[in-house]
Amino acid sequence: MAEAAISEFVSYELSDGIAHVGLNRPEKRNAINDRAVEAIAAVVARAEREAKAAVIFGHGKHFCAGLDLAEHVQKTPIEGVRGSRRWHAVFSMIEHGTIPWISALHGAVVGGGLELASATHIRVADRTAFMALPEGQRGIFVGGGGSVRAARLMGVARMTDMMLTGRVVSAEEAERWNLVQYVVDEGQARRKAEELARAAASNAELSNYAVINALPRIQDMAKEDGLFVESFIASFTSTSPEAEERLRAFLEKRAGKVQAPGT
Ligand code: 1HE
Repeated sequence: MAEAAISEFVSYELSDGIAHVGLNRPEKRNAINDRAVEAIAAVVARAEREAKAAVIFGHGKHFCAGLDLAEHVQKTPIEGVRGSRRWHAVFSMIEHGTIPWISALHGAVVGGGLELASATHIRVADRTAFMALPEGQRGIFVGGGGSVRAARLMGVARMTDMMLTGRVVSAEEAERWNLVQYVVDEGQARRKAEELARAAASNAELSNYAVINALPRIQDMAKEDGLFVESFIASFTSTSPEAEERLRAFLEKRAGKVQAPGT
């Protein structure tokens, strides 16, 4: 049974264990103001409670135009810090929660929109998607985690270029830059993201938790530390009751095999 809840900023629907979260302020190109951040926090918490994977997309012609610049105009420095730290906290709920998040990108994926997409675990773009970081043109800086997440995805040299020159990156370029993992035809990003979400949702939940929480942390560790942590996580997951059942299912030929592409 599908369940829908529409707020002023975000739509939410749960269907077959997948949460579908839609940025829902198309008249402002899904620009994110303080209340929108709280609406995102609420649906992320809800998805964490009741879904096995989630897809986030934008209603209207664009994924997200980033920070709501109208609201930002009157902020004091300390209010700016508080705002940025709140974006960090909410995007960290996505990045380091318990379920995989797939973003379905189309149209503008700009500024804070790219920061939001960078907090998800897999990014799918349709051919209309374009990425930009126009913060320099607006006299500001990334504040939603972009210097950490987007820079790790594409590399600091490319991000520096985007921020200094206003370079706009196409979906195909974004794939070559590791900013997105899939490029699909116009209008197909949600369908592909949902297919990926269903695949991820069929994994053991503990394995998914390990993937989304351990991989980015291990990447930031020294090599030997990473190997040490990996062994503990490997042992912890592989000795869980679910792993035991899934391993037995494979050996008893009750589980699917890995299929070669195109078969
Ligand atoms: C906005 C915003 C916004 C649109 N804040 N109101 N982000 C930017 O610098 C991107 C600014 N936006 C744009 O470049 C374009 O709007 C788009 C390429 C995203 C879309 O273009 P288009 O032609 O489809 O829409 P539009 O006509 O430009 O915008 C429609 C309305 O949305 C218009 O308002 P209206 O009252 O005149 O109808 C726009 O003003 C409004 N709008 N984008 C406020 N961002 C945590 S730090 C993150 C830092 C950043 O994100 S910096 C990047 C900010």
